[in-house]
Amino acid sequence: ERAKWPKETVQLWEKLSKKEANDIETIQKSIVHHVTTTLARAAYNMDNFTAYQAVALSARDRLISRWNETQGQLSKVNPKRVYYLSLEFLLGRSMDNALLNMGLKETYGKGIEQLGFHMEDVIESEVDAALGNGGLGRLAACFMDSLATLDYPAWGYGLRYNYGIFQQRIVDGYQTEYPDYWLNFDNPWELPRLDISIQIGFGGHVQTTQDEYGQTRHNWIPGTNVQAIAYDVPIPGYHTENCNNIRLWRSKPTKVFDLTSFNEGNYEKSVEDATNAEKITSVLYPNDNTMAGKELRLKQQYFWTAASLHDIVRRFKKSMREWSDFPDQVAIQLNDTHPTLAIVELQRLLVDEEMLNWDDAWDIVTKTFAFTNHTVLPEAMEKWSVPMFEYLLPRHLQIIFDINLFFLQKVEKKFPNDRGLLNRMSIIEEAQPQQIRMAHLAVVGSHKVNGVAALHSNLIKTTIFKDFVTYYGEDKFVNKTNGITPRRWLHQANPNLSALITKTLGSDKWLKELSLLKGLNSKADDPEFRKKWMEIKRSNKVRLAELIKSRCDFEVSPDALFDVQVKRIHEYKRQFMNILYVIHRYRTIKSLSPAQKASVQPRVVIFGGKAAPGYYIAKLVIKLINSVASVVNQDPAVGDLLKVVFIPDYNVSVAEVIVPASDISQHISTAGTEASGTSNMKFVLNGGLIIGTLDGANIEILEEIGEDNIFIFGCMAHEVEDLRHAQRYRGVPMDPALQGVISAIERGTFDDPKIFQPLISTLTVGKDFYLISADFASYIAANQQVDAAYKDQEEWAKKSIRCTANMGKFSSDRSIKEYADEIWSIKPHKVVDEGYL
Ligand code: NTF
Repeated sequence: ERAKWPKETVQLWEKLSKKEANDIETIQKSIVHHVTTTLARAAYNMDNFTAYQAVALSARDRLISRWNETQGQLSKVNPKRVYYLSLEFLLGRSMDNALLNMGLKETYGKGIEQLGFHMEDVIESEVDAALGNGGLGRLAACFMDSLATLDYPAWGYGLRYNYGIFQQRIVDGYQTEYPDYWLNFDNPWELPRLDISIQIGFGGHVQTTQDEYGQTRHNWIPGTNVQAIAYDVPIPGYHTENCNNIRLWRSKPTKVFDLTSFNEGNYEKSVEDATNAEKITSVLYPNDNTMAGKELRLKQQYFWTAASLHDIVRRFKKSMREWSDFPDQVAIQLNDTHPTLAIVELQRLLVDEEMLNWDDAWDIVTKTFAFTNHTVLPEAMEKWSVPMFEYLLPRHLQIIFDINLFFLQKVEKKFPNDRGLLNRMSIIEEAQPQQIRMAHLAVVGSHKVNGVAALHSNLIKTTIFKDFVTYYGEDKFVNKTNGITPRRWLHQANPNLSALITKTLGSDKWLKELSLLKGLNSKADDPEFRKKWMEIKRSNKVRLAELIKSRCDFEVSPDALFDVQVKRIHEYKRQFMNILYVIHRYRTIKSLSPAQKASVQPRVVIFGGKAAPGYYIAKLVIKLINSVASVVNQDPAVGDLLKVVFIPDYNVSVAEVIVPASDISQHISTAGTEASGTSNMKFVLNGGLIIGTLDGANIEILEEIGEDNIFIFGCMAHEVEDLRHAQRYRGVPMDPALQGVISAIERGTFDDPKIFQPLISTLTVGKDFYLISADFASYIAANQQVDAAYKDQEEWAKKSIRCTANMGKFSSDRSIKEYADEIWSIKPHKVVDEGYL
């Protein structure tokens, strides 16, 4: 229609859609405009939150114009795109990041200052978007930042949960959970796309017919339908015009009244279905590294993957290409097994709806998908019971059985007469009832499978996917070591250190090319530089001490060594071992003479992290930490030598304060259990030293920064099995220091000992699955080395500088380039600023 517009109309549009300048006055005008119109407020009834909303709306206008420009230019060129399917995007706050990435932070800062507000208070008014549990969701967020910054054509697909990860409060030392209703005041960082709605079916039955060529055709007639509505979250790259998109789906009842139920006279059911529809995207499952196995979770997974695939297919169809070109246009990355149903859904669309033959369709499917595994913990492996699955997705079940049949036939051909092998590799586990093994389905339906750190990628090849390596060969299984975005985790979270680095290196190029940090190595020998470096660390510690004061009503001294463990609470991460060591330290201090006490290094031990609401043992660990804290912190015999704090409601924005402020942090999982870890990278990048086991990415951090700058202890992954065996069958006694600690708890030194009995019994000889006893002596030794090293502040400063200087490898830009080149085959596409909205 627009092609028919008269010239004058076109010219008028062009004139009026010229972009506004980004000078301070224009920006202030846009802020005031939003205050007075969008928010219907006036200067005299405004608070920090209103200021935040107005700045956010003004920044959003600029984001949207970049988003439009990017999507418009890309749809003309139509390059191959990657679609990152993730059930979690743990974005945290958006405003600071958006302003920094668009290069507008300074102007907005000055602008809002002149209008009577402080940028820092305004930033603090934003609530986190907490649509994730931990590492997996935050990784997706870092990846989206890198994809945008490197100008890759990429979209994320996820769910728009009404409730993100619960808020944690501590009541009487125990974790209590409160709903995170983050959408209470509207979310300026999303664009509702009410026009984009996709119908998603559930249940019903499969109609089987013969077509005119005598072929059997399957037609799924769903019993109920729900609508998926799109909400788009713009993701601006750092100092580039490019602005990518995360599309989050929200569930709504269908507009089309459910005729099937209605015509059957089942009016009640059709009403019930409508209310059930809203439930699908109501809440994020709060489990990290464990599978809940609930029907609603399976509904979430299908709802999300089906909506995303329909959207991707619709975009592909606009290009009028052959189906065989699909993998040249589309790469889909499966973030863990959660989106594995997308494999089945694409096969169904191609075979049932697009009428391709099975083999051609399957070839397209396997060329399109790639799969990232993030854990080897057995309790985290997704399995769905066949009867429940059949009831929700009858046609998909048939397709899974067919995929499995054809796959096992090929295995049988290659390795005849090996029933054991077929049983082990089957997508269907022969249990009562049968179970669908989602990890096997993901491997069979993908062309590449990757782990997230070198050790982990090797481990999956010798454990959970061993037989698949034998069958497919080595090439299908690759490593892509995780990374973090230096924009949020250094530049934004640690602005003073970022400024010092930029000044020292002579430019801010390092923010897009992190290996340039190597230039700081020579500065470790410069006493003046060390002084500035340590002054910044101290000011960050002061900032954290203030946060602790306001959240815990407790004062800590920034002159003590800050020792931090913040992450989800899980047995394999061994916060339990950390607090047991704290007790050991407490007992040791109490046994010292005043003269001996004078040489003890004062420490503040800081914990933070959420336990899954149903994870009883993890919740007891939180209780123990708080019980120990209340005894230790009040003991005059200890004074300032030891303090313990548990910071409630750990999340991304709290992490942004904690990470730059640590002297030492703890990454102490039993070797072989933490796939990668990413907070380890964040701390070291900010000049925080780490204590760690030889696990996940710790090993690669050690390789990069050198053994003088990291405290390594504990057994190695290949020793774990023997140690467990020795414990179980040869009754290796408990470590004596640990025994002393346990006795102290049992004597009632910290609260009623009955409370902690279930926790203590996890350490019974033969049952200590995470090998706390086996690692305890070397853990104590590593902590003593930390104290000794910290005594020499000049040497410590050198270590700290060398840590930052050698972390270039762990930029998520490096990870993303590897995925793009070796898995997705996509190229960057530079968006140009054409000057129009
Ligand atoms: C987590 N996995 C791992 O536990 C972390 O080690 C890793 O850093 C992150 O993934 C990101 O790769 C999970 O959250 C899950 F879901 F797989 F259990």
